[in-house]
Amino acid sequence: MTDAARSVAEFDALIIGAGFSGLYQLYCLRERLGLSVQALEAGEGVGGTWYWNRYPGARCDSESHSYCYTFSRELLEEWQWTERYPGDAEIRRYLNHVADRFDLRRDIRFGTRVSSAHYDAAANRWRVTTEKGEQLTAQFLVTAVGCLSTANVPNIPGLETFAGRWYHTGQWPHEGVDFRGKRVGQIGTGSTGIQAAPVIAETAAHLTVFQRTANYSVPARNAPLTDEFQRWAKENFDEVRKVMHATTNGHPFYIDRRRVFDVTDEERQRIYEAAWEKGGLQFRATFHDLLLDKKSNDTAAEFIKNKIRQIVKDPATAAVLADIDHPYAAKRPPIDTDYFETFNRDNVSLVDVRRSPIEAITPEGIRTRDAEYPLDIIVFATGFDAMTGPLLRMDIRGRDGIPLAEVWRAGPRNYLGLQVAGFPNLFTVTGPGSPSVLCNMPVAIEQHVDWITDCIAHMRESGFNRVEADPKAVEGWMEEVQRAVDATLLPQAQHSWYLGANVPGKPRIFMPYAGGMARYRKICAEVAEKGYEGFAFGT
Ligand code: N01
Repeated sequence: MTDAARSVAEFDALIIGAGFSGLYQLYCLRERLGLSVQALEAGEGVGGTWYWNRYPGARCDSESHSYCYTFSRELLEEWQWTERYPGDAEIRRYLNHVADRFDLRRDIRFGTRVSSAHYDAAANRWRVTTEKGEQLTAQFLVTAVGCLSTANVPNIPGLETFAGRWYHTGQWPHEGVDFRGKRVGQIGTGSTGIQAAPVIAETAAHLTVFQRTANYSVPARNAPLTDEFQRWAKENFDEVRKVMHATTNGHPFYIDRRRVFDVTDEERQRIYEAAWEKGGLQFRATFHDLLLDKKSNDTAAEFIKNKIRQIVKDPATAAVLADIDHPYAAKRPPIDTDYFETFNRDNVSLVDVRRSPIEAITPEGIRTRDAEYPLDIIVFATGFDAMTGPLLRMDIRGRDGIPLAEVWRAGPRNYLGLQVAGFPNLFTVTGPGSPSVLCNMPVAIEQHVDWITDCIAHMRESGFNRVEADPKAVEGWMEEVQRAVDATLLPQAQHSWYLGANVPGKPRIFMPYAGGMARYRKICAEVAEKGYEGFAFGT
């Protein structure tokens, strides 16, 4: 096919992205439904978030035996994870293996960033344009763009004058960065910064961590997987998956039913201590009401703050690290390998930029209100324009040319996180309004992709060509999303990216669905059983 012919290519479905969700969506539409499909991927390889996030210490916080696809028994049997939490390189190897094993690459266009997608109502097709100027059309458009793929580099005056090098963790150079002999400044102490700092500190001449909001973290206790565990995980996978599907966060463990004040102070301390020793996100699962009741949450918060004070030797540094202003797990709870211990190193210092804000980046380094820090390298671990960012940076227009940016001016509005009213045949995998980032991602992704695939299969069986969310259903779902989050402590973290608070000017709306993955799965299944209630079909 010539370039010109390719540029007007027509397909049944286009998928934007070839990460966890895009790969599985491609597999489902092609292998299960027999559609002609193309996935358009900005990167030069598969992996999505893991293609770009190659920063030092990048590792998944979900346990490896649960951070994988479950749709293929053979894939489960043949793949061997090596560590409790998979590192970024191992996840890329896994996703490359998936792409090869299911022969997906032949339908992926790499190095292809979508610039616009417009719905043509007369033809009932999506017209997609790429940054290279290619044009493609399809009846169905599925965005598989990830929730955390639009890097947020804060607009600090003077960055362009900086004489050293700077990097955002989400756009890390593939060849790596050599920190040896360098004075490094790291801005940001979210999950990423907490993973990166200990590794950067190992080789940098000096690491200065600029902290705006102090954060909780629990040890990950990463370790190589034993043969015995690997065997157990394979032999018991059906049971593991059952648990992942039955829990709020899609992890392979249940949240305990007991409440914080059901047990004595001593017993509670023992439970927290055991969870701290075991490590990982399971700490959050120690009590049922940790995210429901502030007083209960305070006990976990205090436990972790005490740990910080015990670990960090310099009391002034410990005080800044433990000065946490939000409930535990109201922001995404990080897990770490020696994060707090890192501040005991001679070559690491902490700057409290809440007290003394960053005013400018100068040719020499970072200047706060009170001091100037000479640097050779700045690492921005400053997160993402989450959830809506990856969708809104494309020019997506629905019926009558209405831009998605306009429909979402006051925040994202959709039905089940899957479809926006006025945007027929457009599906958003792990879109805002779905559990997505509050869930172990592959679990959320498989559920969405399966649901979308079933919906398209239903249309084809029933002779429908068009599906669109009903505005009334959108209304009802937005109320449910709000109700769900209001029942938790999540809104109490005012500066969380869940709320869009990290991006200046972004509407402050709690974006993911906080009602839990298990409940959400049931709702989606019931909607489908009732003939896709809330969706309107057309021929
Ligand atoms: O980003 P973040 P992240 N001046 O937004 C600070 C996922 N993830 O990349 O809190 C100074 O959480 C900001 O401060 P504040 C995971 O879901 C997954 O760390 O806004 N500081 C904060 O400290 C996670 O939640 C894995 O006051 C500024 C930090 O930068 C999500 O990615 C591993 C600033 C940003 O934290 C995002 O995490 C790692 C400024 N102008 C990450 N602007 C897995 O396990 C921002 N900050 C799969």
